[in-house]
Order: sequence, then structure tokens, then C-alpha cells
Amino acid sequence: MPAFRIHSPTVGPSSQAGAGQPKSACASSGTALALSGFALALFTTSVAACRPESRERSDREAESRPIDTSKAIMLTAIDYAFDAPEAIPAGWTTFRLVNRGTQLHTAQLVRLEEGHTLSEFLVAYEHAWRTIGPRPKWGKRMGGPGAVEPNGSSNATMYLEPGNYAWYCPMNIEDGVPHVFGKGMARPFVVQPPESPTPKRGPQSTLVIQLSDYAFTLSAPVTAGRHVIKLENVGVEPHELGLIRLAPGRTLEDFRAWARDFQGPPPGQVLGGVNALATGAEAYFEVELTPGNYVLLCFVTAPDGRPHADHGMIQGLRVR
Ligand SMILES: [Cu+2]
Repeated sequence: MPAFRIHSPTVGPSSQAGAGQPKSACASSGTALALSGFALALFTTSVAACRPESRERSDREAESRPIDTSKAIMLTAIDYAFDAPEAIPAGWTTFRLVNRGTQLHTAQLVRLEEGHTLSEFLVAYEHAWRTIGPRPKWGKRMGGPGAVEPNGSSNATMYLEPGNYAWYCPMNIEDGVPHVFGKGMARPFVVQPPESPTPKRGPQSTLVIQLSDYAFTLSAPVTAGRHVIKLENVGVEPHELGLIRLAPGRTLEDFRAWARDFQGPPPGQVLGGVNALATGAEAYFEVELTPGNYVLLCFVTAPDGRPHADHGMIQGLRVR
């Protein structure tokens, strides 16, 4: 019964069921119910509410099941707009961004807190961008599928609480003006409370990359194959992970040279990754890695107005 290991690794199937559990009307009427009450007590502070056993079981199954990244919500980018649902249910959600435009596009996710609207956010964000000033704290960056070339796709999985959100595209390599400002490439949406229990666990990851000020730390050497990569922002500033597969014979230095003025095609394939994540946030993305040389980079703007890549947040990665 792996369900009992999820929220507390110390609680295995052989543990004394019911030992130390809070007393409740539900938990005292038999072994099965005692287990239900015990599992419930692991992630709720109150067991006063007594629900039918079948409902408790379906909740528990949903909570212990890892999320399925094959069930994605589609986002389509064109030059210069998003097509995306207006409302989605809360919980772990995988988004797949498909680029149907002629330029590089990305889908940055922002949560609009304290009742703020997308128009308020765009005004405050554009002011911050023009003045290299602080961005509004109520606009919390929460990831989203990273940049992709025309006809490409990227994906990202995040946990969304109910609230107001928006997508926007900060890409600016044509003329230096982010698509979100110059071309209005932004779209709001609402996350509604879920109608049924949702998994509490994220996907099972094959690799963890910690984002800090200003470095990437990988949990293990990377081997070829399909990966579900978990990103954790353990820094103070927001960070992202952009992933590029270098063309054969091209180097990290070639990429740096290209990223100085973005002239001509990139020296490799832009594979997505996950957009800026606020401090403490986490997200996942799925990618098929073939043997070769890759670049990891973060283009979030530092307080001094320079991209994090200029502070060292760009590194090569060899996949064997
Ligand atoms: Cu960064």
C-alpha cells in the first residue's frame, strides 16, 4: 500500500495503524476506517469532518497518484497572441505550448494576486521594464512552457491554486521590445476550485535541477533518454531554465556569441524548458535528450538590469 508512504516516508504499511492518531468518530470504528483516519490526519489539521468511506478512499487515491503529464492543456502561440482556455480547474496541470508563429515564442505564467487585473499588471510591468525598477510583488511568476521555435512545442507542469492568472510572451529578439508590450501578446485566465479530488503529488522526476543566484545544480549526471526534470528555485531572485541542444560541432561560446545580438539562426535547437519561477516555486518539464551538447541558461533580468546569464547562469551540459 504505497499510498501510506506518500506524505511521510516514515509511515510504512507495517507501522502500527492508528498509533497516536487523533481521535475522531470516523477513525474509531474499525481497522479500515482507522487507516483512513490516519492517512487523512497526515495532511489535514482537523479530522472533525467525517465523510463517507468511499469518498475518503477516492480522495486518498487521487492524492497518492502521481500526475499524468500526457494529459496536457494546449496553448497555441501565433504572431502575436495566445489561444488558451479561459478557465481551468486547480491542481497539478501540464501545459503544452505549440508555436504556430514565425518567431520564437514562449508562455510565461503569472499569478495575479490581491485582485489585480492583467491590464494593471501590464502597466506596472512595462514601467518596471523601462526603468529597470522592481516588478509588482503581486505578479508572481510561476513558470510556463519555455521558448520554442516555429512549429516546435514545449511543456511545463505546475501546481495551480484557484485565482487569477495570465500568460505573456517576453521574447524580444526581433527588435528588443518584448512581445507582451510591443504587440500585446498576453492573455488572462482563471483557475477554479477543482470539482473532484486532484493529485497532490507532482510527476515522478528523473532529474532535479536547483536554480539559485546564479547557478544550476544538477542532482545527477544526465544520460540520454526521456526525462521528467524537476526545477526548484532555491534562490532569492526568480529564475528560469532555457534548454538548447547545440548543433554538431557548435559550442557554448558560439551560443554566447549568438545571444549577444540574436542575429541569424541560433547555433542549435531551442527545446523549451520552464519560464521564470518565483522563489520557492517548483515545476516540471518533460524532454527527450539525445546524446550531445546542450546549453542551460536563465535570461531573467537581475536587479542591475543585466540578464542572469551575464552573472554566470549559463552552462554547458554533455548528455551521454
Ligand atoms: Cu536566473
